[in-house]
Amino acid sequence: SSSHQPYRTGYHFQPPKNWINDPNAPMIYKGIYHLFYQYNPKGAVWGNIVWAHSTSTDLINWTPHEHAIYPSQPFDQYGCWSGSATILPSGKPVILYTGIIDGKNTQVQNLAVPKNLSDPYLREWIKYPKNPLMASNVENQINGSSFRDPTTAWLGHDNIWRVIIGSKYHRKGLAILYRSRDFKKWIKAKHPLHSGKNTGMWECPDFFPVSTAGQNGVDTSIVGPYVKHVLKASLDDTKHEYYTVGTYNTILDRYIPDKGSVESDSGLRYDYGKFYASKTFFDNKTGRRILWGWINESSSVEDDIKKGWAGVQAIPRKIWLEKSGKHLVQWPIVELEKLRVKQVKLPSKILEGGSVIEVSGVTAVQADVEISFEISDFKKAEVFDPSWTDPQQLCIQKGASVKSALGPFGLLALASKDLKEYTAVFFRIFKGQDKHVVLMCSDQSRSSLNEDNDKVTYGAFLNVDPVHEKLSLRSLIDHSIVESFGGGGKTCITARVYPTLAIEEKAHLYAFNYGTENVKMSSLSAWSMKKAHIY
Ligand code: DQQ
Repeated sequence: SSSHQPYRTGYHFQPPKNWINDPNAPMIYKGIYHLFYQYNPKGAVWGNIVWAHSTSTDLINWTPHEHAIYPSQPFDQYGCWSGSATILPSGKPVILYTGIIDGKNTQVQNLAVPKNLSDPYLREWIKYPKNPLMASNVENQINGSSFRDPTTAWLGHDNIWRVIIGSKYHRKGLAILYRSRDFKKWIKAKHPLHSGKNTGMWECPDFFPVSTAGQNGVDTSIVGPYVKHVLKASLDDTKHEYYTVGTYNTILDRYIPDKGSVESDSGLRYDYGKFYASKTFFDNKTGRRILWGWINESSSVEDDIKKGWAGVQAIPRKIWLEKSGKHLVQWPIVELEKLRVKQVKLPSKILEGGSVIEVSGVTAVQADVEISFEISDFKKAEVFDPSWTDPQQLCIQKGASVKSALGPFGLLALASKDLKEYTAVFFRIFKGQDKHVVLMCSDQSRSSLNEDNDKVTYGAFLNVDPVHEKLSLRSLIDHSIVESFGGGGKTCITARVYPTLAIEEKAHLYAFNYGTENVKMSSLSAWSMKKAHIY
């Protein structure tokens, strides 16, 4: 019963038990969405990796199938690691994935194709007998234990396919480029598509175009004046992902990030909390580009083994280029809203300094909440110190219980009645040199009485001008997940938390303003979320 499993999700994707990690080869085929994912059939820790497989018509409710790809051949007998799908011009999907060929984790790239194209569920996959298609050897300088995670391939105007593979050379992160005419014979290009100084290994790269004219996605092979390109790398060293926005120079076959755009430290992240090994696909049915990402646990390995499972997938996010062209925006796919029931709407209201109000009438343990704030008087805003370059550190120093004039204000999610436990997602506004600085934090420090969890606070700056715009926050609360979208999806922070008191019907939801100045809560809507059918 759920009382023994208070942390299992109601609407985030997870299998009945065991370990999961990276989403693999997301795609749509004959109107059916496919999600494959890294899975350990034998336990709640990483290992014995196969590709588990589920399908859906709405990206929310899922039907599980037999494992699609699992170790069986010399070119993958030690593991079937991450990879991606490409839809060929004929409409036929193919998969490139990483095979592990020995006990030293030597990595090669393999091709798999559907056995029966008339099966919309694509339940059976055939491995190409001449695998591997790409491998390290004495000539190509590839480090065979750091050579993995092929992307979706794209087709150039020269009718040649390109794909990138994550790698490193010493400390330099690499997106190694390969080309092919027939998807079978692949030749390594002399230069990588792109590289990053001193980042360490690039796992799960993703490379795709985004439209400069609105929210619609475009096919991965689109190039031209109306698109920019995005390159994302998952850094093995820190388990953080960084992306840049830039230009794909098709003559040089190189990606050039825009000025000031980097894959590390001060770079842009899809998510400033737990979110890794993500991957996008183009949904040609609805014209969206959709992002999937893995949310790891923040609990101890012992607790994972006790509960018998580890890892969930984030809610798929629509992803597009923000108007400025400088960063992306993400928003939970609209299909999620089908699970909303029993809307609770609070009228616009002044939240006085130091106040907390309960949002009652929702199942606070499994909810979707949207709140927005307006500030009219900025005079007392704390002055921003330009040496505060690390927003996470700033959120750690200025947690939910530290008052300033404007903030913290936001939501207390998965809170116990007496506020012994809560996860605080909030904003804080500073007066900067020539504009205001908005900080968004997710403070897990009081999320659980269990001290074995990683309760570190997350934070990021939010590119919203609070003088002219409302400050909005949406949080998807799901038992042990608080997945938050600030400023309509300009900044996202996902947290895993493990309350001991605030579980099931004992979880509460509050809006709060612990700043000294009043702020106006201009709207608040909260919905109880139905359970999705996932397995
Ligand atoms: N997970 C896979 C690798 C990938 C890593 C193995 C990223 O292919 O580099 O399970 O989480």
